[in-house]
Amino acid sequence: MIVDPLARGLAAGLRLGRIVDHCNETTPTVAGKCGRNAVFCCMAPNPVCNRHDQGRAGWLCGNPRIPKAAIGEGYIMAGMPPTLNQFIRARQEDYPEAIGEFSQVMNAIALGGKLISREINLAGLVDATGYTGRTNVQGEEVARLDEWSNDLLVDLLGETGCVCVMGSEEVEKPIVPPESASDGRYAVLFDPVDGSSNIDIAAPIGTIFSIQRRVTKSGLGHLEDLLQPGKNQAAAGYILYGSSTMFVYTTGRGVHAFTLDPTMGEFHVTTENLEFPEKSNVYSTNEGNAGTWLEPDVQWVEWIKQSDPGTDRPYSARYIGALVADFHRILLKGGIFAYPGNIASPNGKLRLLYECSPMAFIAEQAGGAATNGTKRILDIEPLELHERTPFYIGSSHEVELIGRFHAGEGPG
Ligand code: AHM
Ligand code: MG
Repeated sequence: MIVDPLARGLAAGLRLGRIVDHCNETTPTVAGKCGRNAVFCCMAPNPVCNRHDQGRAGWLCGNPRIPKAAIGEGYIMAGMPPTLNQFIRARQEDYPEAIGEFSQVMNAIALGGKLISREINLAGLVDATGYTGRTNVQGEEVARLDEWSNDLLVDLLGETGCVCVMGSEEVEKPIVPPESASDGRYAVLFDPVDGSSNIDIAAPIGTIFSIQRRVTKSGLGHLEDLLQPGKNQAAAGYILYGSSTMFVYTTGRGVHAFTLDPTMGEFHVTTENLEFPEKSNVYSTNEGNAGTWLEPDVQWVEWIKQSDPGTDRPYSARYIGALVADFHRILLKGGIFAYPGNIASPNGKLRLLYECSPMAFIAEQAGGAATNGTKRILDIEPLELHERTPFYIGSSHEVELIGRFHAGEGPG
């Protein structure tokens, strides 16, 4: 029995090929069928092409999801979109100064995501649920998976030799990698497992990362490499461990989403240039805290719950309690996620550098917005590694609306 998916695909008549060009109407129709069972419509060394309309089911056949970046970029598996690695390498050509370090950093994070995904899928079986009995720098209980995932990412990123310093939500101080990474060009911040309280109930969780270019000149990195405003980010992204595992990232040129094929152990591109719906009447917040919120947030939540079909009210509430999952839904369906400050903690709960900044970069790249109520998240100059901020993120119309409440203008 053939168990390897690649071998199985090849045995079933699928072939590996090299993409050399898009299908286009002017290319003569030659051999092969396009469609779900076809492999490539364009193949080297003798590029041939079927007509698009025969191949609607095949992603290579006139499907706008084909990343242009993939053209001419290596070999890909029959019937499968390009992998994350192929996609990133192809895009690297857009950056003349790139020397491959960025790809290595991204590959390390993606590998970490695959391993965390596997661990989560087996959680109850491999003793990954439950707590260590320790508390972290945030004063929160450390889940076993938090600790395991943190150590994994530190090791994987450290081994690249491309990361001069790291910051983790789980670790109080900057994490310095081995000496061999002393000339690494990047500083990486991450929340290894966001939404940890969902682990034990098999609900969605995520990993969030932010990649900054170092500001110190050489040697191992320092705190100042990590304490940079979100607008300086070279890249940001998250991995969502949900009903499927998704990798979503931006380098400032659109937001791209990949889905993990667990049988192959590869992320494949599923959507390029994700865009927020501009407006949507969905809100995502822990409204159980509303009794402690400040006045503008209380007024906002009361207003969106009133009935007025002209302004699409009342809004619908959706809250999973894991930022990555709540944000991902909003990115695809529109709406707003809010984690306001409160009387006792005016800066709320979420961390600027591990959670808010990377998500804000993605949101803006997808045509959305993110603020702390009054200020753009990406403009905030961090003063501390574990700094918190009130956080409003989502469709631009919805984020503007809450900004008006914070400015004392009401819904306008
Ligand atoms: P964590 O990183 O310690 O898991 O905490 C962050 C999580 C976010 O994912 C989520 O949005 C928020 O905390 C939920 O908080 P609450 O339980 O107060 O609603
Ligand atoms: Mg978190």
